[in-house]
Amino acid sequence: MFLGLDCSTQSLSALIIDVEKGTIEHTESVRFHSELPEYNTTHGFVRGTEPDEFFSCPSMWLDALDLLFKKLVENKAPLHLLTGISGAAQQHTTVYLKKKMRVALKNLNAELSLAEQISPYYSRPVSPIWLDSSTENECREIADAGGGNEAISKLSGSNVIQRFSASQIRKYAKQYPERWAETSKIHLVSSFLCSILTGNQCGIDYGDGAGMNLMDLKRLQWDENLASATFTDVIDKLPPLQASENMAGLVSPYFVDKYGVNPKAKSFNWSGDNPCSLVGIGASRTGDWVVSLGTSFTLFRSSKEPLTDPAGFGNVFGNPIKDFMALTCYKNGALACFALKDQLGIEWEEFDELALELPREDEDPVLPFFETEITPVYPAQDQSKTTARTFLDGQFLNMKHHSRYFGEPPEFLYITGGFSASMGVCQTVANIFQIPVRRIENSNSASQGAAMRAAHASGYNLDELEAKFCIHRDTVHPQEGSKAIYEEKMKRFLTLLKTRN
Ligand code: XUL
Repeated sequence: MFLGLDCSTQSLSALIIDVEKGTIEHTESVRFHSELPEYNTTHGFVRGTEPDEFFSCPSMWLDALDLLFKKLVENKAPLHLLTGISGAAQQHTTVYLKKKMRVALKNLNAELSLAEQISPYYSRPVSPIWLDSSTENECREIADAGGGNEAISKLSGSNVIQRFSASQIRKYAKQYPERWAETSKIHLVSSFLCSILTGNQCGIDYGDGAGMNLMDLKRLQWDENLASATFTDVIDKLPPLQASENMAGLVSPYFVDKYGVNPKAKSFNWSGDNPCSLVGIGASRTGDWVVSLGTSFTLFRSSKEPLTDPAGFGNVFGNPIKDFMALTCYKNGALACFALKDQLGIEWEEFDELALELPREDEDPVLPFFETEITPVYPAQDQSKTTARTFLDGQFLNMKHHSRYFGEPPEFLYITGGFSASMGVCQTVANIFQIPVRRIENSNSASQGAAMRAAHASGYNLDELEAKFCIHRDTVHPQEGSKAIYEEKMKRFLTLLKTRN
């Protein structure tokens, strides 16, 4: 059996698959906001003192990991039968550690919690998360020092992006020079949690490493020029880059002694949540397009060569199976839907039903930005007149427009993530893209992808894994008459988008 973990913005989840039987044996989840209230988060994060600053605590993820394993034991998950473990994590988010961390990892004591043993080794008690877009100045400085955005995009797969690790690292190093001097290792959430599970300092995989603006996509190595454009000494603080399927070690005795995990369970490198979702939905080798509706809304596809965005918003990451993936990411995803639902004072059932209707002639899409948007970079907009219909139309017209560089539209789209449970949302996506939308049984594609990656790295055939776990549930077709309506709405949306002075 194989365990896949997923540390997302709002929760930490586990999914155990039995490959021989082709079944999902167990799922479990810890929600940060409600189950770890001592961290005072909303949706798993806190805001900083400056606009567009968003943080989470690495200790919150560690407490969640202990709590998750405790729940797995209480609910009799077959941890003693695990043969492999891997994980997925929110991308770009950096964790800053002092030198002695390595020793602490080796000597984890099962009598104590993870957070109390690791927290003395943070050189930064918080992590700036992917929602943070406060690094405009640092992006400009890195782009200037690194040869300009065009060259950087060609090399690393993305322009210098605010939520990406390099600009966040630079901001911290400038703000707190003493703490920067104390920092000996900068992990991503993925490599940090893999290190905890394994009791070793682990590497960063090519999938997630590409989301840092520091990796040379072609050579699969840190780029020294980009590292020094980011800040002095960055290169010395980065863990090694490694293939996603690399074995990171056996599971740490901490998890064996405390939770009864099989001591022979192999721990494989973690990757980003989107790269893992690509695997979990069965699209890692096909070029199929996937709309993923988690906290962030994303659209991605695998590609043989790096598919960079001429407009500078989209990104290229490593595909954990092979080659690359292209992605566009929208900050006003699920959180904006929550905000609108609260503002309208309606239940999800009503929201869903409203989304099933086609828009009327006088119902124009809005710019659906409750917060500063990243695709495109755009300030928050007044939403006082927004309805469920005009909002969802704005979200998916924006997604369609900014993903045109992906190439010829495919014959169908996969859809996954929490909001794919809404038939109204699926219908909207089908109508706007004018493409049938396919759901698979399990919408937790990131944790499923992590479990499948662990099985694949242990020698299981990927075709067989996909046949067993990526099971087609249903298809939603575009509604009659929707083509003409949304062609017109797209024109209106683009006119609105241009109104920014
Ligand atoms: C992708 C991105 C988000 C996070 C969400 O570039 O920033 O999708 O990975 O967890």
